[in-house]
Amino acid sequence: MKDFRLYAITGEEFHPGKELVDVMEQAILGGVDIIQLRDKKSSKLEVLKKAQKLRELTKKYDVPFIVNDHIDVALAVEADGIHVGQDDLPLADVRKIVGPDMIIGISTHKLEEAKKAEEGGADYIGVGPIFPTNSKEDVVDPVTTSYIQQIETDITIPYVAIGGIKRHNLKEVMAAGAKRVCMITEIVETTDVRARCEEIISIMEEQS
Ligand code: 3NM
Repeated sequence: MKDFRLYAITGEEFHPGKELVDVMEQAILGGVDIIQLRDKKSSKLEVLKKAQKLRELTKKYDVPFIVNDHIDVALAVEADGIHVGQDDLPLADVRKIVGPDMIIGISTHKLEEAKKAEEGGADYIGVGPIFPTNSKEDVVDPVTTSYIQQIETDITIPYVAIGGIKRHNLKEVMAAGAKRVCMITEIVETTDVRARCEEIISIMEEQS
């Protein structure tokens, strides 16, 4: 898969009154280089409609588009990838459904899960939550940056740090070894999403 550094996940509840596609376009213009549609509340049809719009947007900017959970929606809109959690279908079955080319990402919260994901053929893993977050329900306790250090030592596939990552703790995350970060609120919960992403990217560049 094409490498990336700033991964944005949608979080519509954090930008009331603003269109999802507009917010994500500003994020791309600010430097986000991969986008995931994550919507745990809408009907399948609503998720499909959002996915169609984001597919169009991401094609325009040549940014990979990942769909969370809904394999059928990912296939229907020809997304670049699917992101699953620990309680979703096993990776081998996801691969059977999506075929050889689609990116498969999976959230992991401990080394054992990360190793299993690597062995199971995941293209990338999520590593988190590094810090406390209010953006995910039923989330496990923060794994802290020590989990990043473990991943650095034991895992070779690409990973993205996630969970409570903000401008003020980004350096800490990168100092632990992370080269890619994923954020919801720090990206979308602001009046100027583009400027926010530019600021995040400049902190990442200073650190790398
Ligand atoms: N997954 P924010 S943490 C969607 O640890 C998600 O797997 C996580 O949102 C994991 O940047 C998380 O607002 C929420 O904290 C990230």
